[in-house]
Amino acid sequence: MNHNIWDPLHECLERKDLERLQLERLRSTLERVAKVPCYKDKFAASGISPGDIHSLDDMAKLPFTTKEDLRQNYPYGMFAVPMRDVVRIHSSSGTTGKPTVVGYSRKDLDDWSGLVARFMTAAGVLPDDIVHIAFGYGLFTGAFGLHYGAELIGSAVIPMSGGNTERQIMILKDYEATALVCTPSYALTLADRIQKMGHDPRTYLSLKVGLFGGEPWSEELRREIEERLSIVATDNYGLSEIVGPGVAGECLCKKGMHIFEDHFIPEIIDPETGKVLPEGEKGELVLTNIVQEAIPLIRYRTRDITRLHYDKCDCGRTMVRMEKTMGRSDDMLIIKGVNVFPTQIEEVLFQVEGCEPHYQLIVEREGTLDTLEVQVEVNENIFFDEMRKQRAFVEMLEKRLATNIGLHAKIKLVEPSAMPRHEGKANRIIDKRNK
Ligand code: DLL
Repeated sequence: MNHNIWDPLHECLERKDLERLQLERLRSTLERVAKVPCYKDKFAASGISPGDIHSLDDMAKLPFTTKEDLRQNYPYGMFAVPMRDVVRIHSSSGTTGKPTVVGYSRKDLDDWSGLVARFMTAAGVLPDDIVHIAFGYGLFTGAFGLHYGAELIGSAVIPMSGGNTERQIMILKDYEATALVCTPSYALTLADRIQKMGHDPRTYLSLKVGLFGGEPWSEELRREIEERLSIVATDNYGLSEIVGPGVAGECLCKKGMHIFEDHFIPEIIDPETGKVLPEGEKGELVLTNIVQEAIPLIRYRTRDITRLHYDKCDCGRTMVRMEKTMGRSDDMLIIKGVNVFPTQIEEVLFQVEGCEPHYQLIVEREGTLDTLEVQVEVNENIFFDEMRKQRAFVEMLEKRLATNIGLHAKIKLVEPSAMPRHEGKANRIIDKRNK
């Protein structure tokens, strides 16, 4: 196992030293953001001032920040530094409404590269690696974030950007890339296309590792990608509002993503009540940025559902680990009273021989109830099997969904290769409610 650590001084801090550092950084960040009109108003409304925060437990007294705050202060209203100190602008990949805009000072960019170098090192990337970046370069934080992190490590970066899958495969092959950076769904798209081109994806490329993030994915999908591309696949997490990629990433122990707590303070709250939940419970991740200069956010509600683990990791890092997120609370479906995330359905489907890792969820409304049709691609043997056997297969899947997650959904089998393939983040929910 590779136990390389990029920044041992910070990544391996004793908890009491880490908490001292966090409190110090939090207090100085609060002093800085208190001048931002939105925070000035929020602090006044909750009758709190930065000087009232004497311990990390006092954080619960601070107001939350939400995407709505960023929207209301669009584009630059939440910035805590003058524009002359801003050297880069990115924004969220949000598809509804105005995007959320984030800025970086020179120091923020350096810090960001350092954070990405940490999780890339944790995932086994070394200076002699050739890193192929298939995230789209642009306002999205994915490509630039990974790009500068990999360069900082000293790897050779191929800034491929997204799209044009056959050309991607040619470059991957000819330039002998050893590390692949993209969304997990795009890794599958690549594997499929290589196969379609008549090659064996396990041996066609020189890839050793894949660093995947930007969207939720199940352990089953990880196994599928690892097998099909013959690589070690790790998960990394971030959101544009809080730096972008580099908030958290898995080490090779693959037991959750280490959150870089010297930069971010994580909390888990009940999404309904906003109350902080006890250690180990599942809830919404809330992050406070304690280092950023340009746009430090206080108690930002990520809407991502996860759980934190504080027990020791074999890699030597002391930073808390977050479980793979189940998805965003706004992606949670409530089907006939059962709360369900797409990744839970994915997990059940992919355990079944014959189901391909491509699926879509069609949500409709009948009267007051939401109904779900799960469309899943199956292999040729199943799709072209006699009707009776196909029906039995559908029933078996429906039963598994019901027993494993209590979900009553209709299954529809889709013929091989018919499901849309994704180039960036996968969009698996087709919502036909209220349309
Ligand atoms: O997706 C930043 C990023 C880029 C992270 C590349 C990792 C790699 P946004 O476009 O603002 O930023 O989307 C952020 O994507 O709140 C999660 O819901 C989801 N997300 C990101 N990474 C993961 C992950 C980037 N590893 C939103 N697992 C977040 C699950 C993820 N969901």
